[in-house]
Amino acid sequence: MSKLPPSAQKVQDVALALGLDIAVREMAMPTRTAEEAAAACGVTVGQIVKSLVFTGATSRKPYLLLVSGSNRVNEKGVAAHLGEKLKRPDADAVRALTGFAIGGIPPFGHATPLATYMDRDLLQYDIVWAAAGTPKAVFRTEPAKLRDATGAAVIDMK
Ligand code: 5CA
Repeated sequence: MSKLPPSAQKVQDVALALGLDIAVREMAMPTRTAEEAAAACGVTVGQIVKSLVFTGATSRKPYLLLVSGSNRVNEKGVAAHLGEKLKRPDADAVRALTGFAIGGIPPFGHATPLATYMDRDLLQYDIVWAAAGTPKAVFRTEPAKLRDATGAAVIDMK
């Protein structure tokens, strides 16, 4: 197997430390968006895990939402669950919080701990695919394993 770029290797290393048995792979095609990732991985868009960073409007606390690629986050509904409105940090802030650039944000292994929530819809799939640190790196796993490794609370996102 060829050597992974450092950002993808970091995701691989953290996964093993978390007890998540995955193999990060670099695709030949870009996987920057859920649609691109679905095409590259040969799965439906719903099986792609979007790792979206928000901040609490009141607490400024960062939140990570793991969202099915086919869902748009119902920000009002999620805000009601969290007890505060949500804001979208800009790309620089996302990079500072996670240590990764948008398009390759993984579901774990971030520069700062992020309170993590998972879209209930992801649990309907046998296998989901998530970003692994670069705009071409991905891994596949069972959604329940991803939930357990990230400690995510499962909520409705749409
Ligand atoms: N690698 C793919 C599939 S796993 C991926 O990372 N998809 S993603 O959906 O998690 O990341 C792209 C998301 O980043 C977009 O859905 C969008 O919500 C967000 N995004 C794109 N540009 C910006 C920006 N300038 N500031 C904040 N968020 C952005």
